[in-house]
Amino acid sequence: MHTAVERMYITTMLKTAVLFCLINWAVSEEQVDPNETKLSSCFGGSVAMTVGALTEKVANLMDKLSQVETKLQNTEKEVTELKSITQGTPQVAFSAALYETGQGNTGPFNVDTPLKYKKVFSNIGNNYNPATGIFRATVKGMYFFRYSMHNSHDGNSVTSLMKNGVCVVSVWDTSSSDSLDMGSNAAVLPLEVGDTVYVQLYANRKIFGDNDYNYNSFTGFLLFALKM
Ligand SMILES: [Ca+2]
Repeated sequence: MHTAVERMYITTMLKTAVLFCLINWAVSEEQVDPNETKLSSCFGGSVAMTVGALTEKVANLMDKLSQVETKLQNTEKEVTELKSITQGTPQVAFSAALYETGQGNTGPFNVDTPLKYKKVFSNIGNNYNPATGIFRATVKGMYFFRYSMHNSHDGNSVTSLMKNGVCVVSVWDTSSSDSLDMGSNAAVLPLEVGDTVYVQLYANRKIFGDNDYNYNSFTGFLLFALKM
């Protein structure tokens, strides 16, 4: 398909050629056979060759234009794909275990206390702070969190996954009839930038762990970002 600009270009060239024919005919009017001269001037010789050459040039230009258009479409597609890999999908993921060294009980404390999972396995985006145990979202989105708890052999254990200081899900176990049990819980949560998530050990409760088997762990990652 010719574009409007291309059609205008071809029309102008044809008009120029016709005008050239008319001038040529007017100049050679005194010749013996004017009709034969007109035909010869208009449809044969250099004028016809010029029109043919221009038509061929336009066709070549159109072909090149089509090639450029195809390349542009491919480039736009690649840019979209690259955006989806980098800017389109922020990367947030972490996983940590409670003990970096040694073993034993954590707790009891007089007040509800965030657990500090200090052995960091991964922390892409640095949204998790092992010094406080608190995950603070830097990307608005849907997140998955999961934690596990190991019961102490000499006390009850009660923990909760907390969002902005409010209980979401919990794990509870006693050591009265059987100890050293484990439990876990998980949640998918929508987070705004600045929202916090952590695991809380309740006052006067304790949990048991070590740095070899890492029974107590806290994991979270961004499922997908949400529009700001
Ligand atoms: Ca138990």
